[in-house]
Amino acid sequence: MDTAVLGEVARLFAIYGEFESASPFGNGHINDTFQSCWNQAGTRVRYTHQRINHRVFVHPDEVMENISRVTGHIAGKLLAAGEKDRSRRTLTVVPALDGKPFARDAEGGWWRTYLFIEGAHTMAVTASPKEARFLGESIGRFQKQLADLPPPRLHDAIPDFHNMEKRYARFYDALSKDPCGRAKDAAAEIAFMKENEERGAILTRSLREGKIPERITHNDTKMNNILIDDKDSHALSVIDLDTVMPGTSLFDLGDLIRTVTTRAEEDEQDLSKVEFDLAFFESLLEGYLSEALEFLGDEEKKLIAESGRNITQIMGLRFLTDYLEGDHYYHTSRPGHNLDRCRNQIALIKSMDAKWDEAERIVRRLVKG
Ligand code: ADP
Ligand code: GN1
Ligand code: MG
Repeated sequence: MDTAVLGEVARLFAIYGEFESASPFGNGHINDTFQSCWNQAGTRVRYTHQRINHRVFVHPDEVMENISRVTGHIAGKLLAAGEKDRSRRTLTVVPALDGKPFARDAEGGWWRTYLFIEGAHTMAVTASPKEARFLGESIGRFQKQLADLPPPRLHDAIPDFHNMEKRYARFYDALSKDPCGRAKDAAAEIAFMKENEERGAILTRSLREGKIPERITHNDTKMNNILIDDKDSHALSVIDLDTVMPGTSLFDLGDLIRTVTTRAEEDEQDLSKVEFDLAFFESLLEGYLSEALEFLGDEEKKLIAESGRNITQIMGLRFLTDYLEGDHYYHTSRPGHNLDRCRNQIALIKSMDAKWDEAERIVRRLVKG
C-alpha cells in the first residue's frame, strides 16, 4: 500500500495535526499493520493502524467492541492504581471521525487505530530467565486485571478457537481432500498428530465439563504479542487483543510456555535448536504465578505443564492443516513454511516430553508457594 492510500485511511480517524508519512510495521501472521507519523503543532507523533483480517475475524465490529471494553477497563485500573505512563501500559483505541472504534475504507476493508507505544519492542526469542519472568508476570497481571470486567460476556471473536476436537475435525477434512497433494510430504507429521489426538483433548474437555473455570483470556499470548520496555526489559503491555474472549487461563499460559521456553523461533528449520529450556520454564512460571496464584483453582494448577504441550500441539496441528489446505490462513514467506512451523512445534513437544518429570516437579514446587 502506498503512503497516499495509507494517508487517506489514517485521516478517517480522529487524529490532530498534519499527516506526514506511513509505512508497514511489525511481523504478525494475521493482520496488516502500519505506522503513521503526524506533525501535531511541532511534535512528531506516531499512530498504529491495522487492517483487520476480515476472513479470520468475520465480525470486526464485535472484535472492536471487545477491545474497547477491555482496554477501557484496564486503563481504569491503571488510573485507580496511580500508575505512571498509563498510555504505554495498555493499548489505547483512537476513534474514527464518526466516534466508532473502527473505520471502513473504499474497498470495504476494516481499519482500527491505536496510539503508537513508543520506546518499546517485541522479542522473537527469550534471551534470559529474567525476561521470561517479566513475560509471565505480564500475562498473569492481564488476566487479573480482567477478572472483574463487568457483564455482558465478551463476544466469541473466533468461536472454538482453541477447541482441539474441532481443530482435529478440520485437519481430518483437509487430509481426506488433500487439495494440493501435499499429504505425502507430511507423512511423519500426520502420524504424530494422529497418535497424540487423545492426549491433546484435555483442555477442551476440562473446560467443557466445568473442571476448570471459564475466564476472560487473551488466547494469543505468544511472546511477540507483549511489548517490552526498551529501557529495562520489563513487559510493558499486552497487545494484539483481537482474540480476547472467554477461555481458560491455561490457553494463555500454554501459549507463553510454547513461545518463551525455547530459544528457537517458531519457524526455525534447524530442529536441533528447538529445545524446551527448564530454567526459562521455571522463571516464566514464577512470574506468571506471582500474579495468578491467588486466583487459580486446583484443577488449573494440575494442568500447568500440560497446557504448554497442549497449545504447542494445537498450533502444530493448525500449521499442518493450513499447509494441507494450501496456506490460506497464516502469512507465509517461503514454500513449505507452514510445514516447517509444524515440524518445529512437534520437536518442541518431544523435547517437553523428554523433560516431563522435571517440569512437573517444578510446577508442584511453585504452586505450593
Ligand atoms: P498481528 O495480529 O498481525 O500479529 P499485532 O497486533 O500483533 O498484529 O501487531 C503486529 C506488530 O505491530 C506487533 O508485534 C508490534 O511490533 C507492533 N504493534 C502493534 N500495535 C502497536 C502499538 N500500539 N504500538 C507499537 N507497536 C505496535
Ligand atoms: C497468529 O496474530 P498473531 O500472528 O499474533 C494466530 C495465533 C497463533 C500464531 C502463531 C488469530 O497470531 O493463534 O498462535 O499466529 N492468531 C490467530 O504464530 O489465528
Ligand atoms: Mg501479533
